[in-house]
Amino acid sequence: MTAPQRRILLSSVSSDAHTWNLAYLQLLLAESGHRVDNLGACVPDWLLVSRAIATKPHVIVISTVNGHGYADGLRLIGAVRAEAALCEVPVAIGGKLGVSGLLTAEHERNLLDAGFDAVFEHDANLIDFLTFVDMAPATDIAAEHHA
Ligand code: B12
Repeated sequence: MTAPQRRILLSSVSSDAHTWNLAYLQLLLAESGHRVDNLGACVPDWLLVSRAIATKPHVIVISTVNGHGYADGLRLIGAVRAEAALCEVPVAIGGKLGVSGLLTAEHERNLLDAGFDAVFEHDANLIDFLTFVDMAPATDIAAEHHA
């Protein structure tokens, strides 16, 4: 049996102008049966937070490759978790997160402690990522649209 579809809010961070990472993830998630709302590059924290409150995604996926993802991510997840409505939503961050290659275990731990549920380096196993998405609690999207 296939896992039920999830609503995914996909976004980069405020400093990051790269877009092919987002296009790739959008296709990967859509081809896996999920519904993707791709906010694109250079997204201010407030815009992601307000979109998430308005659309109630099952999962938020942050993708960033310019090397500032660690710093931007720490700030962004603080803004997300400050909202009562977004305390429980699973949030993953992935890509090229630091300016010196792979993150240290300590940096990865800092991202998790700050509120991310998963951290995926750019060479992460995509099956692990899709499993993370499939594990998110889902409501029945079809039923929501017919209600
Ligand atoms: C094209 C490109 C650009 C283009 C982007 C155009 C566009 N519309 O996207 C332009 C010219 C604008 C650009 C600008 C810059 N870039 Co640039 N860019 C690249 C380049 C050559 C390719 C990126 C790309 O499109 N890859 C294709 C996509 C499909 O792959 P990807 O991005 O790696 O994403 C994959 C994985 O990372 C992973 N992934 C990504 N996110 C996530 C999230 C999750 C959850 C998961 C599971 C996986 C995942 O999955 C994807 C598929 O495998 C890379 C070098 C490279 N070869 O990677 C540098 C690179 C990303 N850029 C880099 C830099 C430094 C910059 C600039 C700062 C340069 C400058 N001094 O101005 C600016 C940043 C501007 C900004 N504000 O962000 C560095 C980042 C270094 C770092 N992280 O330490 C890189 C790695 C080049 C390098 N080796 O130094 N860049």
